[in-house]
Amino acid sequence: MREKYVRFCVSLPKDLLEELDRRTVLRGYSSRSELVRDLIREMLIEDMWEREEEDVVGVLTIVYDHHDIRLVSRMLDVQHKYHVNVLCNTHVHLDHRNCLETMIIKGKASQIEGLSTQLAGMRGVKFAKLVKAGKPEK
Ligand code: NI
Repeated sequence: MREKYVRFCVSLPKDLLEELDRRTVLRGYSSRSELVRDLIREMLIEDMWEREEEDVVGVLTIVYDHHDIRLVSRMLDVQHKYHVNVLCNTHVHLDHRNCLETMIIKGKASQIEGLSTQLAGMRGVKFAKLVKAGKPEK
């Protein structure tokens, strides 16, 4: 069933509205309303991560040097420790030395952040970024 939409009025400084419109075009949104809806959903997901009441989903991207066998072994140990949370793992050989991995992780925000922090902090991990996601409530 199609959701009911409600129009409301927002007052913004002219410069801020121009920035909103610029981003609406740059990010390929069909309208400023669609951009504002996504911004609100992003805020709701951020709040879900703060509340810790329900499961959320995160995508962790890491780049590391696979020549460091101890690092690879330590990373696997940590992932196995959190096996309930790691839903899937994609590995790409970026070049002779570097590997890129993405992990889709589900669970309580603190578990996801704990796993991400452990992996990101390992010596030899050159890049790590966690994208916070979740099922939007609205
Ligand atoms: Ni590789």
